[in-house]
Amino acid sequence: MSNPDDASSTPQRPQSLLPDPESHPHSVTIVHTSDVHIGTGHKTAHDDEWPERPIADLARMAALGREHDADLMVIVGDFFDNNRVREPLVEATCEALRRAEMPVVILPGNHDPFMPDSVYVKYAHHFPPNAHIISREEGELISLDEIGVQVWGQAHTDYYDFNPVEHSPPWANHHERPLWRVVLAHGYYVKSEYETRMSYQIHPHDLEALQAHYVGLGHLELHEPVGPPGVTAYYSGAPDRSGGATIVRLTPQGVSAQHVRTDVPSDDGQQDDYQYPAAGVL
Ligand SMILES: [Mn+2]
Repeated sequence: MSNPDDASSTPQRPQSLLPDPESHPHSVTIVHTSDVHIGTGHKTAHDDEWPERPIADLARMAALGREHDADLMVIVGDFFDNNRVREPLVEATCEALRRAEMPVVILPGNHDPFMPDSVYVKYAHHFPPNAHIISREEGELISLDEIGVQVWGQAHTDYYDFNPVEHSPPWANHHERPLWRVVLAHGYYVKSEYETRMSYQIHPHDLEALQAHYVGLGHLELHEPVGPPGVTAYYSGAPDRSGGATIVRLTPQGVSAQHVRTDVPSDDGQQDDYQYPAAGVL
């Protein structure tokens, strides 16, 4: 218990403005991935059926989401390895996005910044209607009213350093049906002196200020919870490095996130039957 007399000398943390999970009558499940690096070109021997490994990874993450009845997929930066990825590969990627059969929110990262010569602009006409691409460096709020969630993030829009959680999300408040608050950010979480040498720093106080129910991070390729107490923030883990994705559940009882691997065969052997173009064709 703090003594009220200490209030002048002890900084008081502002009262949380985050709506209580209990005020949300509906649950939302999200499949969270990042750093897919489509176009990087590396392949593995066991991926003969899907020669372009990162597209196969994307399809597996989407299938994982469907297995978990996900309402939404988020891809938090470095979806494409670079902005020189050729059109046939973008088309194949967009077909995999369409086949996700759920809304997909994509945040451009430092490898695929949103700019005039990016794949997101050059090949915008290939992206399916269920794909939502965040395009603004100062932040963009995407409201998915039909599933009861709002997603905010700041896109990388050039190759220079920036703070990916610099601004405050302009959260919408619908009292009759509150929307869950989800932030996407692609950068380096600062937990020690070491990270202060890195670009795209994300600081604990930045995460607190977001007032989000879940912060989905990308840039580091292993699954990891981060952030100060009171903040639910995770690196999803890249598909190839972590072997899976993070399944996030927003329920009136609270928010949870769990990494689930897809590199072990599932019991029912379910697999996407789409034949992706051979790498030599692309
Ligand atoms: Mn990155």
